[in-house]
Amino acid sequence: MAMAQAEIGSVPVWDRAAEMMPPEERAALQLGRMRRLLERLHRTSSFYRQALDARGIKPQDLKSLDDVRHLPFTTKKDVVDHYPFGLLTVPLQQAVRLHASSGTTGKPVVSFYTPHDLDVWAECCARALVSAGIGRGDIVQNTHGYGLFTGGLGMHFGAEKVGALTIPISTGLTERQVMFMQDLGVTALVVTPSYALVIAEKIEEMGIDRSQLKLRVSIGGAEPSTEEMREKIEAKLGVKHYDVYGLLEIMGPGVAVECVCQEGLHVQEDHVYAEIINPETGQVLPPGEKGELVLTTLTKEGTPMLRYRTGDLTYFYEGPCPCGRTTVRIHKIIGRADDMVVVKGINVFPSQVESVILRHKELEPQYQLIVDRKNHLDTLEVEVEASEEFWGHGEAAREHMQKVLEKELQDVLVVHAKVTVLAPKTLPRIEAGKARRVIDRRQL
Ligand code: DLL
Repeated sequence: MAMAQAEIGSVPVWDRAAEMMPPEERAALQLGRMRRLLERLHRTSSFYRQALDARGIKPQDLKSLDDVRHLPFTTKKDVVDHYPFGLLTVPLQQAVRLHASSGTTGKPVVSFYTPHDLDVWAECCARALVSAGIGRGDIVQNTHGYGLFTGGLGMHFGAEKVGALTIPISTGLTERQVMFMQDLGVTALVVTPSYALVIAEKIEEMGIDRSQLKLRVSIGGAEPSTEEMREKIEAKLGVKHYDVYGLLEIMGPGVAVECVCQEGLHVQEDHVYAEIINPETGQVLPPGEKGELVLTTLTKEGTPMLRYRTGDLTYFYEGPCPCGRTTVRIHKIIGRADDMVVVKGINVFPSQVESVILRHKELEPQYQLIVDRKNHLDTLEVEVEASEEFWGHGEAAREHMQKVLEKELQDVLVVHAKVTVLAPKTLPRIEAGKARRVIDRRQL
């Protein structure tokens, strides 16, 4: 692992050898690591041994990466069912950290890290930050939550590793966030897209002239966001905003990240093997075809994952990235299969609604979808906030906008949505954690 930041032309890269490795060399590395993983899982994990034996697969059967498609999947349910120690593949004394996230029901999902796992994770977060142009000399304010959530500590150790002054401020207390940004000359924010907008609003509310801030870049993820949302963040905060993706089961943030080209997220392929599958059939899909992202940890010791079904929908980009990295790129996460609401039998993703809303400068990037059932029929309402200026234009203008949006949404969603344009700052702001865009009253 290279520990120094290299500059490739004007593109910052943390580990040139890993990130720009010739594809054939990387494929050989992945195959070797995949084989070793299978051997280790077969030897140390009764869960994986049973899953492999049930398919009659022996670790030595893996002849090429093409054979990975025959290996069994691992699901969130498997992880929850084996809570807390069932998927640990090292003696407990070798684990030095645990993170957790809420499972869909009852027990949480836990992940264990050995010192080696923490090194790899910090390395991946360092690559992510440098990829966004953050490094020594930067002052990084990390607003991701510290604690069991991986966002805070994950990005923290990456930021320290690249030599940035790192402020572990965590989420919430937005006024204090802005004060720190102003007083310390913060240059980079680590922030979820939704919280970036809350901070931008607070800066405006406090009457701070943005040009007085040194902020130039923000990076963060943990929740889906569209290209239009990025444009809003960049305009409102006066930054370049970069998307970073990850999940607890694999490591946390740092699994994939955008580079300065902002055309897809580069997967850290020396540590993670990525596939896209048809979620219904489990068949592996080629580049360009949308499906569920499936990830295998190639180097994780504590709780490795074999073909973990992330539930996240995306597709692979074709062809090389202009930045020169040779790693495979995924499109920004389009949504989660479980984020999707089915309205009158039609699949609706919040990201589709977000794209339509953010085409209009009269509207704020604050919205929610409310699904209900009236007289046995599903209904969909979209509430969205007007900008201060547009709100001043009066009721007739709002009604016209509602009609325009209803028409545009109908075209995109193929299902009717009633739109209400609300006064600015009426929808709840999430200061900690992930944005919640869908309220499904049908389950109440
Ligand atoms: O959210 C890790 C993370 C922290 C990533 C900070 C980026 C920044 P979990 O809490 O386990 O881990 O949630 C993982 O969040 O399966 C996706 O559905 C969603 N997610 C994470 N990053 C993105 C992103 C962290 N950039 C789940 N875009 C994942 C869209 C994301 N969704």
